[in-house]
Amino acid sequence: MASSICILDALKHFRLSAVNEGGKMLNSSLLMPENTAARRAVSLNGLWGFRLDPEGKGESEAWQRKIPKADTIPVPASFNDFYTDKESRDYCGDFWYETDFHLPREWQGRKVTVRFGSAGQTSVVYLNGREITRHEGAFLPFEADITDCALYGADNHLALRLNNELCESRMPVGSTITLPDGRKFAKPGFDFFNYAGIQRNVYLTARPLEHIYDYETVSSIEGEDAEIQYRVKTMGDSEVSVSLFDPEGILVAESRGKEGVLRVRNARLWEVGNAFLYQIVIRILDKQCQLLDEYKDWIGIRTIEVKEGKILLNGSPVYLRGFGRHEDADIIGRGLSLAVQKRDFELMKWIGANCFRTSHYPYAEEIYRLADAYGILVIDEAPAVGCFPNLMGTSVKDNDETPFFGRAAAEDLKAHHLQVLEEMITRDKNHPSVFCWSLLNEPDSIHKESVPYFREVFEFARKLDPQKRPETFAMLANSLPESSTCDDFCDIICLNRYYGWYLLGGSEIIIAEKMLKEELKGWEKKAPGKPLVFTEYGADTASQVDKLPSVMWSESYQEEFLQMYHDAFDESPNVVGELIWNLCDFQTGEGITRMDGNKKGIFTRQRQPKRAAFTLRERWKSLPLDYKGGKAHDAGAGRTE
Ligand code: GCB
Repeated sequence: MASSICILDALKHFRLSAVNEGGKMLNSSLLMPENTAARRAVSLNGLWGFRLDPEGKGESEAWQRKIPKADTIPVPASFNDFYTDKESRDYCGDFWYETDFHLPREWQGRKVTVRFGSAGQTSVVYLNGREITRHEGAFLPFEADITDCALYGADNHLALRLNNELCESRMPVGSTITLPDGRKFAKPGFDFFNYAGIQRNVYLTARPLEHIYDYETVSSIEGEDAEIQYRVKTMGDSEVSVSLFDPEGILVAESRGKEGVLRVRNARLWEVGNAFLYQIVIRILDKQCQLLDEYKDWIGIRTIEVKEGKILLNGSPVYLRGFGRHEDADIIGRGLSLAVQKRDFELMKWIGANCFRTSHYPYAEEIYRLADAYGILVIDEAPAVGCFPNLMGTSVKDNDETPFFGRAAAEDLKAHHLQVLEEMITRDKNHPSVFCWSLLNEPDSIHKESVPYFREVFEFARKLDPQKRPETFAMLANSLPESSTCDDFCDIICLNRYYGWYLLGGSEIIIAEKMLKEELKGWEKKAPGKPLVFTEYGADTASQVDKLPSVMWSESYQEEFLQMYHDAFDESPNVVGELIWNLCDFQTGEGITRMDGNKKGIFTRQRQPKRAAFTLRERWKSLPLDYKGGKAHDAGAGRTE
């Protein structure tokens, strides 16, 4: 594995990475629904019918035609936190949604779909009582193609049977047990509540039969100018035109053909905190130059490289500061709320953050649009979490000594992993904010059995990404320089560390500090040319609880804990990123280490600051963007955000 990847490599591979090469052809387009001159996207969000199906009898009783005694529930949202009884909140098994919609007669002859931003864990979609499509995974979009079975100029009935059970061969990894009263109960192998439901937007879409299926871009910068190599996949052979407009709507470049180059004079670059976006307009034209299809999106011109231990954005070093996050809020659970997201981005801007990781799953696509617009860098993470035995004591049988990736379920898990990677990279590859892929969180990466699994997954992802972004995974505490078997696969070494919290907290923090510094020296020796980024470090903190002198869980302790880490980072030339765990407090399952959820937020779940937010803001606002930039590129030295 090369320790340095760069835009030249990306361009070299560009021709090889066709839109659907590298993986299997996806069975539906993952482009975000848009209303354009040739397309329609009508929201189906609103109040839907809903019912839990603990006996799994829905299908045999024809609930796909009409759910009897259906409750009324909002979409998008998790269902869990609406109800006042534990059985509903912690429900595990099948559950159903339904709605009706009218399909205009004029849509006949077009490709018509129902498009879910996500649903799951497994989804079966029915239209007018008939099964249309199935999908696995709860964090990525899919379409139900209803072109041939929908009633045009009439009402249609849409139903979904979802299931939120967890197992070892699907992501996120967990298990499902049966309680003595016969109820199923999910045991996540991860530390966030197993929220479920239709949690993202649902659209009814119509596009021409000959339509734009996908597109990809790779930009390179030449002095003041830039080139964007593009490639468009369409369902047909008609002419393609591609135009690029600046935010004022002025045409800055255009080209013809399914592959080509957009040349931009005096290009404005996408920079951290200063996001300049261009609108790309892709059209299919018939022989008479009449418009067949049109798709519009916002892209940025920027390059990403990892070189000599630095992360370079547009050739200049960037020091990452920010958070691991969750899609999580009161009442709506994991449901998409653009209002909550807006607040989160304002909090990140206020505190001086420039990066977050989509821990521990791909987020709703609207969130990446916000990151593109705010100029915030994103480490995009696959839902590969829980791939370690005994973590949280729930994931897999405690007495099984077999290394995780040596188990029987690993082959099935890998097939699912490749599917979600293909969906994630296909969906997110054009976002300028996405600069790195995290392929797993805290997997077993200390056994030799992990190596072939990692090799396949990392190579697969690299083939799929036209921009050849850096790849990584977030390392568990036991993956140390001397024990890790898989760090070689990472372009950036990402560490999740809790010295001073789970290990040696309170007055023993001085021993923790020593261990942290020793580990850093170990990585500097083992991987001298690789950037180190802390993707997690944090201490649970009860808001407004304090004590003099500090105790663990108090606001003072959170500040002392962070200070200890920051001193260590400042001493280490290789640490080029600090992403604190977590932006906000978030909900988890119940347990003796969780007081109504995980409290490591710098902000509360209601998005208000703990005291550490103010000290953090001082630090992050004072660090130059190219902090520790060293010699990699002198031009950027001293820039601030
Ligand atoms: C971790 C996990 C994260 C947990 C966190 C914690 O290492 O990656 O999902 O929430 O620790 O707070 O324990």
